[in-house]
Formats: sequence, C-alpha cells, structure tokens
Amino acid sequence: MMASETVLVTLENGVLGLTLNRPEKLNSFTPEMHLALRAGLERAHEDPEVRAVLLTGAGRGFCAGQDLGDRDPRKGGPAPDLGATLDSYYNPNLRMIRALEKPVVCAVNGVAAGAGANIALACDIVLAARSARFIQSFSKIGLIPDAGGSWALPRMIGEPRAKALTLLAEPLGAEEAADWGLIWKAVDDATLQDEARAIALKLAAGPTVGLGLTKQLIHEAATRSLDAQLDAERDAQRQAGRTADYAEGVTAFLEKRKPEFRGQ
Ligand code: LHQ
Repeated sequence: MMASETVLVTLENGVLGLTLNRPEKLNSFTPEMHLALRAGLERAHEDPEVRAVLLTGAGRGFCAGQDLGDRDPRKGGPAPDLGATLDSYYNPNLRMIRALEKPVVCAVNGVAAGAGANIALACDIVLAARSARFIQSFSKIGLIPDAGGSWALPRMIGEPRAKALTLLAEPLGAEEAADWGLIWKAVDDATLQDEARAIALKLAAGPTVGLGLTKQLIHEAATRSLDAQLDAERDAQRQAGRTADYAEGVTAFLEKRKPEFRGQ
C-alpha cells in the first residue's frame, strides 16, 4: 500500500482504521489524501484480515471537503474542470465505500463540511460527537452538493430538508442529524472514539459474508420492486446459508454459547 501521512492506517482485530490526517486544514482533501484513502479502501477490499473499516479524522475536524487553497482563482488561468476532479478522486472513493462488502463505521469527530459531510454520510454506521456539525457548504461557493450528497440526502431525510440544508448551507448539529435519521447516533465527544471502535470491533467479529450481503440488499432496495427484492433476498440467503459462519451461529445457539465467526 502507498504510504502517506495524510491518512493514518491501523489494523486491530479485523478493524482497518483510516484516519484523515491534515488536521491543520481540518482534513480537507488534496489529491494525495484522496489517493491515500483509496489505497486504504483497496486494502479493505482485498485483505481478508480486514472485516470492518473505521473512518475518522485527526484533530478538531472530521473533514472540510475539498482543499480550497489548492486552486486559488486569484492565480488566474482557465476555469478548473471540477467534473474531472470528481471523476478522478471523489467518485472512486465514494463507490468503494458503498460497494465494500464489509461494514464501514464513521466517527465524525468534528465539523464535516462539503464533500467531507457526504463522505461521512456514505458510510454504513455513522456516529458523531455531540459538538460535530454537518454543513452542505457547497452553495456558499457556487457549487452543487457532490460526493453523493444530492442522491443520499433526499433519500435519507426527504426533499424539504434536503433542499433547505443544501440551498441554505446552514450547519446541522449532531443531535439533530441523528433525530432526522441522517446518522445513527450522536454521542459525547469524550466517548466517540471508544464507542465507534467498539461497534467496528463487534462488526469485525461478525459473520462478514452475511453482513456484506445485508448492506448490499439495503442499498439495492431503493431501486427495486418488492417482488424483485424478495428474489434477491432468496439468492442472498441461499449464499449466507452456505457459509461456515451460519453453521457456527446455529451451533453456538444450540450449545448456548457465544459464536466464533471467522468471516467465512
Ligand atoms: C481549509 C478548508 C478547506 C482549505 C478549513 N480548504 N483550508 C469542491 C471543488 C472541487 C471538486 C469537487 O468537489 C468539491 C467539493 C467540496 O467539498 S466544496 C466545499 C469545500 N469546503 C468548504 O467550502 C468548507 C470551507 N471551510 C469552512 O467553511 C470552515 O473552515 C468550517 C465551517 C469547515 C470550519 O470553520 P472553523 O471551525 O471556524 O475553522 P476555520 O475556518 O478557522 O478553519 C481552520 C483552518 O482550516 C483554517 O486555516 P488557517 O490557516 O487559517 O488556520 C482554514 O482556512 C482551513 N480550512 N476548511 N476546505
């Protein structure tokens, strides 16, 4: 894997920790940080030892979106092609988080703005520190909500709230984000990392194939009829029922003991 200080990588009991690490710029994205995150997500996909991912940020922010210092318009030159930036950097990472057949936990440790907010919202289980804020800041600088925001927000919270958040770019606190169903939980700042880590460790000790199929089914439900989804559940259950973890889960239940899943 490409070594880069801009994303810190750890592996503990099946949990791949990915920590965005440009704290002095609130972990805003540079090309180097995008590529480091991509390398981490590729490892999560390829390494069988990885059974869950924990994404968070170093310092007082989670991520302030694109590094706006990177392309200062005052320097002149032709207008940038932001579509190319999305194609090359943001969209591959968004697709990898969603498609990863292992759960991704996100600990939003502080402000999450622009694409930084939407990368957090793309994760499977999102916890936020009570002091954290989510800001769809794009409209403040003439842009549209990218990194999947225009897709995820109306699905998660409905059009009225999605439009107000994106058009007004007002900060949404962690508690309200949880009340709205945008994230799983708001927790005390002091316990965020421990709580997120405990969830990630629990998932990493879980029946990985079944968890991955569950995530995929929930994603696909948004665009399927009930009929088609029932068929998809049949196919996925057939696959899950053939795993060693299913046999272990049932055996452990019958033997009144805790299952020892191996992710197979
Ligand atoms: C930053 C940033 C930042 C650089 C804080 N860049 N330095 C865009 C274009 C291209 C392709 C496709 O996609 C996108 C998607 C996007 O993400 S667009 C949205 C970009 N992000 C923003 O507009 C957010 C800009 N940041 C803010 O509004 C504030 O910093 C927030 C509300 C996040 C936090 O406010 P504060 O807590 O008051 O912190 P601060 O503003 O003092 O920031 C601390 C430092 O971090 C400061 O540096 P300095 O050297 O003065 O201490 C900021 O300049 C720097 N920083 N965000 N995005």
